[in-house]
Amino acid sequence: GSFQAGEDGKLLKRYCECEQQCLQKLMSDTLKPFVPGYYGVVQRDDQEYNLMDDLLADFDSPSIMDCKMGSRTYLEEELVKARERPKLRKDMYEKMVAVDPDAPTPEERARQAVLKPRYMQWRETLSSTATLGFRIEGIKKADGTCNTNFKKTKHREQVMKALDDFVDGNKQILRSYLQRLKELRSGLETSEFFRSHEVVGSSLLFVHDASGQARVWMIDFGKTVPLPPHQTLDHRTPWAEGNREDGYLWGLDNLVEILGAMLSD
Ligand code: 4IP
Ligand code: MN
Repeated sequence: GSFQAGEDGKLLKRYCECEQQCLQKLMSDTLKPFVPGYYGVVQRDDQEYNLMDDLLADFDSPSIMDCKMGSRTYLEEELVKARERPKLRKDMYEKMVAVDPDAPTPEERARQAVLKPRYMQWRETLSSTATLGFRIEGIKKADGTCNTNFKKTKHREQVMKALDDFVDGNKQILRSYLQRLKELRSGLETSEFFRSHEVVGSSLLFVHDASGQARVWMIDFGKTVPLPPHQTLDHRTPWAEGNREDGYLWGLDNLVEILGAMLSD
């Protein structure tokens, strides 16, 4: 896999330059409390890794949820590449028909392949990414049950049900998550890093345990890229090719609204 256990509460994640640059910058940004502590690049048996905090280390049998944030899950540069040098992805075609045999167009069926942006857009509209600006990717509960079958979790009610199951109906945990998400939102709105980066494919990691401790961190910066000098994003404006908006805050607004609604009924 892409992870290895490190010593004393740290973990090693396969080296990615983009992620390394982000984590390094984040260590001196106002977002620092919302990302894993980063300790640089280390080598283990001919492989390089980024060394960071293991966010689960302080929990006792944690329940964990990964939410992929934003309304777009591929970079604009991937769209340009796919146009200039179209690369036929048989693996993505296979993943597509496994979920919905009717999804491919006749042309895609003839080729038994799809282009990456097409696959990514299909995933976005099948899930809540396109309509809510985030999607649940996976949930692992304290009891050991694991669910990564959220590809078609799209509607507000479906998302609410998944969230309610994640916290086992515990409103106190839900309240802690909501508070933490609001703090994160304030942090994002004042972050110099966030203003100046396109944040794509990044997740929020939700972790709680029976002690009632509940926290949220930003993780996965492999597709978080700096904008040209002086360009900034508001992360809420709808995406149009060229504007590089990622819908991250729009998605967070929706997530906050949904948790709030779950607490008020
Ligand atoms: C995956 O699709 C995820 O979107 C990956 O994103 C993405 O990796 C993969 O692209 C794509 O095949 P499924 O989740 O439907 O399997 P993440 O790494 O955030 O999970 P990238 O490289 O875009 O980050 P490829 O091109 O790596 O296959
Ligand atoms: Mn991820």
